[in-house]
Amino acid sequence: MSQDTIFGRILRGEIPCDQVYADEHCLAFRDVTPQAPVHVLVIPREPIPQLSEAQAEHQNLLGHLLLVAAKVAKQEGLQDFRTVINSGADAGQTVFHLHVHVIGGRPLAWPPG
Ligand code: IU
Repeated sequence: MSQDTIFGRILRGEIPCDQVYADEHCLAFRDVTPQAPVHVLVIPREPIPQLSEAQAEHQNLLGHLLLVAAKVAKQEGLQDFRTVINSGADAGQTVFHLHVHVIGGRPLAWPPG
């Protein structure tokens, strides 16, 4: 069992979020510190701490998260967008509940820092 995080509290409705999509497997909501005009996080309801800890049993769920990311981008009116999954502190992960960033609405530089 992974440690609870603020995303667990959001999933349980204990703290509010600006929700843009939800289904039985995941929730998507606006990042509180957006890095672009559109910045949404797609999180699984199952609290996988980080991508490096995902198992073969999560294959369908991980695919679903990416399809939802694309759906959310379309819903937000984005043709071009970036998805990011930070796995581990050195990669920039700060909340240890796996999440897919969906970022767009401005030209994005590459590579990231
Ligand atoms: P990261 O990949 O773990 O660094 O992303 C965590 C994101 O969660 C980051 O962009 C935060 O702005 C965002 N976030 C949030 O939307 N709501 C919160 O209450 C907290 C973090 I804490």
